[in-house]
Amino acid sequence: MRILLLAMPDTVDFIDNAARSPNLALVSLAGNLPGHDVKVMDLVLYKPDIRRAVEKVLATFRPHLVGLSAMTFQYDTLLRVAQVVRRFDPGIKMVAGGYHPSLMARELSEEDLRLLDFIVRGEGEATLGELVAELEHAQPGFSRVAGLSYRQGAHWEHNAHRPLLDLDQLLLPRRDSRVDEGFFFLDMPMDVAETSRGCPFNCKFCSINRIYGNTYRRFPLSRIIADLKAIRRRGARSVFFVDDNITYDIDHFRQVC
Ligand code: B12
Repeated sequence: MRILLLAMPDTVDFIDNAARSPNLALVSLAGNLPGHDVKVMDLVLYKPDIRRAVEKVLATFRPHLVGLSAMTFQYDTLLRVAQVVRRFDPGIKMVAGGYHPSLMARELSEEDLRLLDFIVRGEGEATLGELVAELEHAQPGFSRVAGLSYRQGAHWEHNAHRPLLDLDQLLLPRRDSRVDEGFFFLDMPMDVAETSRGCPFNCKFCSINRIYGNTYRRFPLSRIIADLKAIRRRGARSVFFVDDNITYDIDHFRQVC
């Protein structure tokens, strides 16, 4: 199946001057969809003419499924991009994921939900893989896919949550699925990586415990090193670690260093 994954372009202004960073979620999803033709577009690279970039990739790649990722402050843009996709080809299936769709799946407006076909709530690698497998069946059984919300006629079904993934089992991110590069931190080409997921604390300003509960999971060191080597081979000279709390387990952090 041809799958196009889009990260929304909105950034906080001060970040734009110092860095342009890629989205790790989408290349991780791509890496865990073996056997599929996946393209990832970080829309931050195409400002200000996002519409043209999206229409161009739709016309050349002709995806069967488009995935859209957004934080809360990017959600309006997600809806506008979804409209561009719907207008281009109403037959393309659309799935939203990331923090806002995950946390707000039951509270999105009817109008918003009409634009989308699926929402993947929480960690996406396994859920998206199973959704894609169902879409390839003659008679898809979406009710089987934990962590998925989906449109059923006029209303939405919200399946049970998916248990957290075993990080030892995740395949490496596929950064070569990116349509374009050009990410930087100050004057260095940069990329993003992770050494753990989750944070056991309950800070009021942070949404992460709503996604992972108060848990903390480590990636195996061998996997972290393989990922960093792959990043280096691709030419990046700086890495931004996106961990939710990278110093929570000091021993693990020391070993990573
Ligand atoms: C790294 C990070 C940043 C980096 C981003 C660099 C980059 N491009 O990666 C920096 C420092 C720039 C940053 C800044 C901000 N961030 Co920030 N950041 C994070 C952090 C720590 C990790 C995100 C990450 O990459 N995780 C790793 C990936 C693999 O996981 P993931 O994104 O969750 O993706 C998984 C699922 O969500 C899902 N998924 C995601 N997208 C999709 C799409 C589809 C189609 C599917 C199927 C599934 C799916 O599957 C993925 C794989 O399992 C989180 C979490 C935290 N603890 O604070 C906050 C977090 C995302 N940030 C947040 C915020 C608010 C911001 C700022 C707006 C803060 C501010 N006021 O300035 C800015 C704005 C960013 C910008 N774009 O300008 C909030 C978002 C809350 C919300 N409800 O939207 C978070 C959750 C922290 C919090 N306070 O709660 N951030």
